[in-house]
Amino acid sequence: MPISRIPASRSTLRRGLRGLAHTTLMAASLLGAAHAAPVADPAGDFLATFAGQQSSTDLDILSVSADYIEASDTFILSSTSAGDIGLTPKGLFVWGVNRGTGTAGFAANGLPGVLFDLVVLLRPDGTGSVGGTALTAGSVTVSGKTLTASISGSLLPSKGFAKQDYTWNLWPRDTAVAGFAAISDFAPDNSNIATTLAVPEPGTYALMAAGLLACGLVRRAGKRQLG
Ligand SMILES: [Ca+2]
Ligand SMILES: [Ca+2]
Repeated sequence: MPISRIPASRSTLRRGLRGLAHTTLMAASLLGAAHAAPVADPAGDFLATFAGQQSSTDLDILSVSADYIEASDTFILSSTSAGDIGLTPKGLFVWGVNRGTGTAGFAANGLPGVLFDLVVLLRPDGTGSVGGTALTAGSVTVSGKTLTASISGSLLPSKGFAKQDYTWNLWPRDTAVAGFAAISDFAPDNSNIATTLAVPEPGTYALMAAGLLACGLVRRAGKRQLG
């Protein structure tokens, strides 16, 4: 019997619809929003104190951006490096965030402009954590020289600032090295970048409507099976 003529079971249909609903909503939140231009950081600006390999070009950041999608309470953190992510086996990408009570944790190192009250840890293997809580699978995407994380705002509760007013800095570490000497770069050098409030474009609403419709069908299919 050709595979196209095998009737799909209800659970298969429900799984398919659930996948479609999830994918559509993710696509709407990631693609359908207007993003700010990333903030550039110089190439080849390893700190003089960095004791890791000079060939670890994945730890040399070239640009950073932080977007906030209000509708789904999600932050999208993205960075581009000079080399492919993963080149440094023990590389760790640390995003410091100032949610309202940020302090200059690197003032003693001559960096009074880098303010943070919490850090987000991202690894080249696609794992990550915030304040000891592991990010769910699929939250971190590695694509060549680009590292992107989608983080629920619930993991980053306010300390006084509105979420779209949080500010950020990214500093990679080579964890094979101890202490401040592990840090290769700060992006930006001695300040934080602002969050961009991602505004959905008109086409996004149609995509989101399709996603919500699929969610409704999943629920209906579930109810029918129970009844
Ligand atoms: Ca750099
Ligand atoms: Ca820099």
